[in-house]
Amino acid sequence: MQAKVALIMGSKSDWATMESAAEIMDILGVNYHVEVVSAHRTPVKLTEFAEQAAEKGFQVIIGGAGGAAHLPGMVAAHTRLPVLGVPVQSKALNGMDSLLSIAQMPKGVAVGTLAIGTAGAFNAGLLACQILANSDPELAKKIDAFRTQQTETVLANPDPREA
Ligand code: RP5
Repeated sequence: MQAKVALIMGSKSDWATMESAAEIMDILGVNYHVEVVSAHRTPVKLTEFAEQAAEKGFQVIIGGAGGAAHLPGMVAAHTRLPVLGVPVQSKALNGMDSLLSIAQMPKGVAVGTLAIGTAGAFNAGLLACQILANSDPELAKKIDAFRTQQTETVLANPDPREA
């Protein structure tokens, strides 16, 4: 089945972070396509990937990048699909550079920016599923169940001293 989510990142080194997006999509049973697409090392590939993404059947693109984190913005410039940007924690500046590069999009081209690191990657996967759930009642039920279970786990374990 054609994947509806494209999970792309600037480097193989981003996978340790971006696999958190894959984790929640696996939990929710959503197919995704994973590929390294670098804005600065493979710029032509990035342009072609973004231009062809909608016609290939993708509905959401998740883009993760650390250094030179213009990847999600460049992808968004070439597609009308929603692009969710994940700032990967860079070594030099702890991901603040990635966050600002991804969040500070000039008016007219939108990138939805998540938190730095694995929490942001996980939430990007979750948000992609939530977007798809608007037209997928079965997926909507799975997300509701995930949220209910999360709430019940917290309520059942209120003592912070216990694991
Ligand atoms: C960016 O630079 C990637 O997104 C990665 O976060 C960072 C470092 O890349 P590598 O030098 O590890 O390939 O392109």
